[in-house]
Amino acid sequence: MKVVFATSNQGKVKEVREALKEFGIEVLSLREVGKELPPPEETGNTFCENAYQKATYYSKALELPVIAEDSGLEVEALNGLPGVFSSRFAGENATDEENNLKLIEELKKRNLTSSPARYVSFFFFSFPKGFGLWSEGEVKGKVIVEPKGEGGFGYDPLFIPEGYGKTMAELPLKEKNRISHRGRAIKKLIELLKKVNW
Ligand code: ITT
Repeated sequence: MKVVFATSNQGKVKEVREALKEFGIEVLSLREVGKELPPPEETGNTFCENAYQKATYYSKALELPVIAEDSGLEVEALNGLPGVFSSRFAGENATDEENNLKLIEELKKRNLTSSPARYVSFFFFSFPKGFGLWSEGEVKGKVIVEPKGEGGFGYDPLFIPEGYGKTMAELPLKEKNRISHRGRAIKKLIELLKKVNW
């Protein structure tokens, strides 16, 4: 079984490929499909809208089953920001490092060294005929102002999952996948896939 995972984020590819491998699903990246397409718009105000936009755009254009995911970090002290702006918190095309620095700056501005936060992930699986499936997952925790760890991507060096004394970037990939927002959402998606004849 092969599906295209429509993302430009190599961190996501690594995690989703690892998680779906166990279920006999082979994940192809956009690069492996070999068709150059302009990226879709990401104009939604919710993770759901953005995942839907990305998945349906690519499955129609490629005429293949496509998974897309939209995710982000919601920080309580920032009223839920960066949220859907997570990948561009410090500006369009910002690096993970720049986004992390911006988050640290925003917390320090408020005289905070930490804040409750959660990661959210929303998957949409779109079939060329128009049929689709979705799932979501979250992981609660807190963000801190001292980055730790080299693993993962994005805000992982600043995020400590609930019940852990380490940041997400200090956990091995298998462990991150077991507890993460994305890992949880993928598990739900797999349960749905088992029930439909695609
Ligand atoms: P695609 O839209 O091409 O999939 P993207 O990185 O732009 O790639 P999103 O729009 O969904 O993806 O933004 C997700 C951002 O949220 C990501 O760039 C990180 O900043 C953050 N994020 C999401 N999941 C994360 C995780 O597991 N660890 C760290 N940061 C994460």
